[in-house]
Amino acid sequence: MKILFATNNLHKLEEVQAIIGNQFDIQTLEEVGLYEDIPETGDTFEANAKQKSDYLVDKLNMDCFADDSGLEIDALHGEPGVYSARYSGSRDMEKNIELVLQKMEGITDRSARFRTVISLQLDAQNYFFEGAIEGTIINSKVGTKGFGYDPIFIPNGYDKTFAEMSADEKNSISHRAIAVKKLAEFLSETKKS
Ligand code: ITT
Repeated sequence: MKILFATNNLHKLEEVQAIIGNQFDIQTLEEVGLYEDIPETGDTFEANAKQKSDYLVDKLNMDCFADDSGLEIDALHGEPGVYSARYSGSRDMEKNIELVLQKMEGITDRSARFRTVISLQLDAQNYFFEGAIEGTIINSKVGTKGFGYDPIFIPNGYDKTFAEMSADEKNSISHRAIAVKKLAEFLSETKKS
């Protein structure tokens, strides 16, 4: 089965492809010739994920799924949250991380989570799949792997950041892996019936 992943984020694409393996054939926006920003103006991950998948269905009339995700920090009342990609006003992750670390200076409650919501549009129906992983925000960046806020996030039960983990290790526990496995299970079941 072929299914389009509505993302311009190549790190997400790589992770989802690795998690899904050869169960499904993930089609990319490049493969369908769509080179444009997909609007996301909602104030929840769910609304944004749906907006992205709806946009693609309207545009291409193809079944697809979208991932909206981000980092929620308790002491910052859930920020950066849906603003994760542009927290400092731009997509520059150096600046976004710097702003988070600056806001977290002197704060002892370091608890946070990564959250992913996937919106699937299949046969004109909409389905959601969610994943979250709890952890803590450290004081400075550690590690060079992964992407986004990975260098400042240590998942609970581990002593290293996502950015110090191999792709396989991150993909075995991440918020995205939890959501994508639910999506894959649903697609397998739906395909059978
Ligand atoms: P698309 O909308 O095209 O999928 P995007 O990067 O704009 O790509 P989001 O709006 O969902 O995606 O923004 C999510 C941001 O949250 C992302 O740019 C990262 O900064 C951060 N993020 C999401 N998942 C992450 C992960 O697994 N590790 C680290 N940071 C992550």
